[in-house]
Amino acid sequence: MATVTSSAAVAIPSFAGLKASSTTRAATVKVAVATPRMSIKASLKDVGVVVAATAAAGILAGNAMAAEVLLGSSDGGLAFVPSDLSIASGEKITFKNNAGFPHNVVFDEDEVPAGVDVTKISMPEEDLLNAPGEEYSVTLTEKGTYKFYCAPHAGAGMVGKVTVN
Ligand code: CU1
Repeated sequence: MATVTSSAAVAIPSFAGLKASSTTRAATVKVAVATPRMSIKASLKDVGVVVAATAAAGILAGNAMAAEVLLGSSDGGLAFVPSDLSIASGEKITFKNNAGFPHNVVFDEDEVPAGVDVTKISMPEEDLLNAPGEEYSVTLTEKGTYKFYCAPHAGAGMVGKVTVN
């Protein structure tokens, strides 16, 4: 019992310490601009710290119920990535502009569970995500299969399916 309490007490401040040192080093880099060799070393270290902090943030975010679907594949394909996914009821899906935009996300009124109002979960057909990284999020609670499409690119096959369990 005493050991568990003690290790938890150590772990939390050490994570806070990582964040604090990241901030401190970022400040150091700015000051060190006059000495290029030192500033390169400092910035390499800094990148390592930032990457570690970002990875930790990603793990924390992963614990929350959330799924991400990219709009447009990285090779420029007009597709949802993934185009077929399963989530838990109440899990948030975030659609994120990746490539080949503008895109949008419209649920097919004939392909959702009975009683679901597609206007409440879809983007308006005329609304488009134009910029890189722009997002649209929706939370689905009714169990069943939902099909959705991108209005500008449905004809090119930009369609997807989500199963809510
Ligand atoms: Cu699209």
